[in-house]
Amino acid sequence: MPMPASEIRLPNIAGPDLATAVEKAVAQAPVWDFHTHLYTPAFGTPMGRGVDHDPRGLMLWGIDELLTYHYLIAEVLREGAGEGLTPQRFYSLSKTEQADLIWRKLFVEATPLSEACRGVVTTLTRLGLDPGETTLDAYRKWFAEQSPDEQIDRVLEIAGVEKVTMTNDLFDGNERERWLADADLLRADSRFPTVLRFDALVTDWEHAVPRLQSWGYEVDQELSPRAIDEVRRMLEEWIARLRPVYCAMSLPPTWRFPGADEGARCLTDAILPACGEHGLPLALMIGVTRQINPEAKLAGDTVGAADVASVAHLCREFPHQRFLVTMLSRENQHELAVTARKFANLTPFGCWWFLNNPSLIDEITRMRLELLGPTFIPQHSDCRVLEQLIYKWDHSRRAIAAVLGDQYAKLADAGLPITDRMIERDAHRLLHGNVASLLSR
Ligand code: HDL
Ligand code: ZN
Repeated sequence: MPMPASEIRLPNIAGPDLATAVEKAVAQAPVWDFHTHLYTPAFGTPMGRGVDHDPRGLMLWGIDELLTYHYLIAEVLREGAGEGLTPQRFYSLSKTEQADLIWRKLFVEATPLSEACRGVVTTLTRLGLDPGETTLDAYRKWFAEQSPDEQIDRVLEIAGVEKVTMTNDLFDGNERERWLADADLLRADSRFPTVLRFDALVTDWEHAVPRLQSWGYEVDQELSPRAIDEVRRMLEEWIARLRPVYCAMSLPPTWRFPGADEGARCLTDAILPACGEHGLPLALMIGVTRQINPEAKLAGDTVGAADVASVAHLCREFPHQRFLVTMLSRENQHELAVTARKFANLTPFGCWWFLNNPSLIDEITRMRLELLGPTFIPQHSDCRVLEQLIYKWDHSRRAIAAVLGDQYAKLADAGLPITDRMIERDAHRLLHGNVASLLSR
């Protein structure tokens, strides 16, 4: 009786057959992208034509948005510094002029060696375009012939992404207006689950107060019991409006728990009870120092080593709350993975922002796999522009496959036959299953 194909045992060696099988399985596994800043056309798009053109639209796509990604702005400010390029001068240019300058300085006059530059090359190639153009004319022509809905379908297909989890920021006035106008429309595309984001409640209570008051919530700087009730009321209203799959906030390296300030009390007395009542996981993105260089605007944030003991304390004090945590500093990664061994309600996720480079994805994923087995979320894309899904997942899949393949090879060397079914199961779990099960409990 021949063995079913799925049970065919690969040779018990770390040979090319095994690596090839892993690369194939990881390349083909569908992705649930846990954290992005992407939107559907319902949120408006600056690339729209005629009545669909919305200059304040939130859905970013196309070559000019790809090139004016804040990662590339940081890089062109370095490349152009010798010719007197300053942030002020750069931001005085139109979006089209900014993109032309970035293309010329980083892709034509220099070799696009950085990860963010190589990403644009990967994206253009996977879209069937020649990445070697000297001007943006041909790209602009091609993108102008696409529609946002067709482009979403095309990009999700090429990238192998099934779910694109959004970031819906309570304190973003543009987005807030759109939710108040037509929440049903903004929730309509099930491929784009919602996330309720509210950094300022914990990181900047002082400035959150007047905003909340202007929205009709009776809060105060002292965060009185009445104010706590009002924050709860607001969270209830926005959870009902967005129907989020989780709640999220980013935190600075200085964040500590427990804490005595209003932000700490807002977390323990309003946010966590609301998450608990609705069974919502809470995602914490820790270690960002905002605006170290304010002139650079969105490109002006940086990284700082944060306090993992605070994460441990939170997990211990709220054992029934699921916490998904990513930390921005390379130095925090080992301690975070060890802390996740101590608290099953803690799941590390992604190689965030300045860590989203193949060399660091390799290092961090290898460490997590050795310490946690398949019980973590190896990557999220953090995309801001639709087509970035193509390169961020192409590059991450390759890095993750290399790590996974090595681990299987060691297992095979240890005497365990590796099967296709194992590989496919694990690839699906790491790229989709762990997210789905954590968000559906
Ligand atoms: O706070 C966040 O969600 C960060 O990801 C920021 O949006 C940051 O600007 C970013 O896009 N990083 O990739
Ligand atoms: Zn982000």
